[in-house]
Amino acid sequence: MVTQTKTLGEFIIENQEYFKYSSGELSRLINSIRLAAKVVNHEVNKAGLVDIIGAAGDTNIQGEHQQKLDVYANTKFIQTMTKRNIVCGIASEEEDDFIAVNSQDENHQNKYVVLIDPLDGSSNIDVNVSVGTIFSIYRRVTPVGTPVTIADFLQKGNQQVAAGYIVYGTSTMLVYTTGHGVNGFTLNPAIGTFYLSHPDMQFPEDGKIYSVNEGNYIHFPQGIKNYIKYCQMEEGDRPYTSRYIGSLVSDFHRNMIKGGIYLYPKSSKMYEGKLRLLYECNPLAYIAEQANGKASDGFTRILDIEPTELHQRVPFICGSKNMVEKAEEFMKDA
Ligand code: AHM
Ligand code: MG
Repeated sequence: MVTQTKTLGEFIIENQEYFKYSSGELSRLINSIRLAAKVVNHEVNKAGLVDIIGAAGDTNIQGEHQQKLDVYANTKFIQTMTKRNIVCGIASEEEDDFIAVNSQDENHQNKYVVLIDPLDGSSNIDVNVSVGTIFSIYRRVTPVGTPVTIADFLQKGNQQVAAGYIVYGTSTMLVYTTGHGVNGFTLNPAIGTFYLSHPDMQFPEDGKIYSVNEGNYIHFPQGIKNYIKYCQMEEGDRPYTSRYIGSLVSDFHRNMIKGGIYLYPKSSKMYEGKLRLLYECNPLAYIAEQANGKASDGFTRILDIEPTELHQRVPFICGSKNMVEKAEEFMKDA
C-alpha cells in the first residue's frame, strides 16, 4: 500500500492557483499561521509542567516573566503575521482595539486583515483538555495606500477569503478553507511537519450528537428548550448523544467528523449569547458551509449578519445541515 504524504507546505503551493487573487500573499499568510501554530503547540504541550517550571506570573530560570498561555499565543500569532508584508491589520480576542500594521515602507500596501481568537477555551488548559486557535482572513475594503480602518474588520462573514482553526488535542491539527472545500492536516511533532490527514472534510448531513451547556437550560429561549427536548425524545434514531467539551474548536471538530450540532444560544443571562461573531462564529460558519454543514443564529445565516462592533456576540447554532434546520424550525415555531 502506498501512503500519500503530502505536507501542508506542498498543499498550499499546489492550491495557490485556486485563490481569487493568486499573488502568493495569501499562501504566505497561511504559511505564517502554520509556523505560529507550531510554536504555540510546543508551549501548550508543556502546560502540565507549569508547577515544575513556573506558573503564569512567576519568573522563570532565565529571569523572564512567565506569560499566561493565551497571552503567549496572542503575542506569537501577532508577531509572526506582522513580520511579513501581507497584513495591514489584526483584531484579536485578546486586544480591545484592532492593531494597525504598517508595511515596511509605511505606504499601507498590505491587503489582508486577520481576526483571531489565539487560544479559545483557555480555561480548559489547567485540566488538560483540548484548546484551539480560530482565524478569519479578509481583503481590506479601504483603498490600498490608506491606513486600515474599522470598516476593514466589520465585514460580513460571506466576504471571508480564508478561515481555519488549530486544535491542540490528542494530536494537533490545522483545518482550513479558502473557499474550495475544507482540508485537515495533522502535526507530526517529531519533525514539526503538518501532513494532509483529512482531505475534503464534510459534515454528515445528519448526526446524533448535540453539544450544548445544558446547565443553562432554564435560561434558554423556548425554541431551544423545545429542540433539546426533541433531541432527548425516544423516537426514530433519537435520543441523541450529548457531548459537550466546553472548548468550541474541539466540539466543532468532533461534530464535523461524526455528525452533530453545537448550540450556544442567547439566554436570560447572556442576551447576545457568548460567542464572538468575528473571530469565533464567522470562521467556523465558513468552514461549516464549505464542509456541507450549516451555521445560523437560530433565524439568520451567520455569514449574512452585518457586524457592528469588533467583539460582538451572537447566538450560534452550527453543524450538520438537517440538524441545524430542525433547530431553526423549533426557533421559528416557539
Ligand atoms: P473563551 O473565548 O473565553 O475561551 O470562551 C469561549 C468558550 C468556547 O470555547 C466554549 O464553547 C464556550 O466558551 C464554553 O462556554 P460555557 O462554559 O459557558 O459553556
Ligand atoms: Mg474565545
